[in-house]
Amino acid sequence: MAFDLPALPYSTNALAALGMCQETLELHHGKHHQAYVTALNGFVEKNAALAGKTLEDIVHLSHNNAEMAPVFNNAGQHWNHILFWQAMSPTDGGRIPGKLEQKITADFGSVTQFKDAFKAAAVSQFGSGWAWLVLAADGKLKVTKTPNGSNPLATGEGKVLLACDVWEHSYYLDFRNRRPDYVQNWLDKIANYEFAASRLG
Ligand code: MN3
Repeated sequence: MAFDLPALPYSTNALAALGMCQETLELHHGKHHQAYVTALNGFVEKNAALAGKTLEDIVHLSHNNAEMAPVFNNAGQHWNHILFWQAMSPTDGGRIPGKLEQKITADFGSVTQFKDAFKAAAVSQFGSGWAWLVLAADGKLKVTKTPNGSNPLATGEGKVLLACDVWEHSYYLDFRNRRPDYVQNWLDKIANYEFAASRLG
């Protein structure tokens, strides 16, 4: 069973007015994400241990396995991008539903403190990687970061509510080298907090 590139849940120009241009989304979805899917399918074809496994299974079984590092990188990136596309909204970006706002305020002190923590994680991730809002096992919201293709599924850091790609291909056309501006804009105008709230359970 081959893995597929999921369709974007909006058009490639849907986020342009919000700070993520059509060319960024076309390349990011159609080239970068597609390349991870294609590479992953190539590994699955050649490795009987991966046959018939779910994406989540493959992330777990390839994590911290030196021989399977290329499998982990591509499986992780496929999983991460599936969440990333859903974690952005062309219509409600930046609007935090009451239920989630209460939880954020309880666990971080305020929405501003949450955004500052998220931005600090995203900016301090040296090189490529991801920033995450997760619901940790203790029931609290936490901000975390991972390098390259890793994610909280692999590290066991909690259930992902928001995924922000901080690889340069996410922001270089729109923000050049200014990752802090990309992340602030993403949190304020693009992040899909309805999606995050729906995953709170
Ligand atoms: Mn990416």
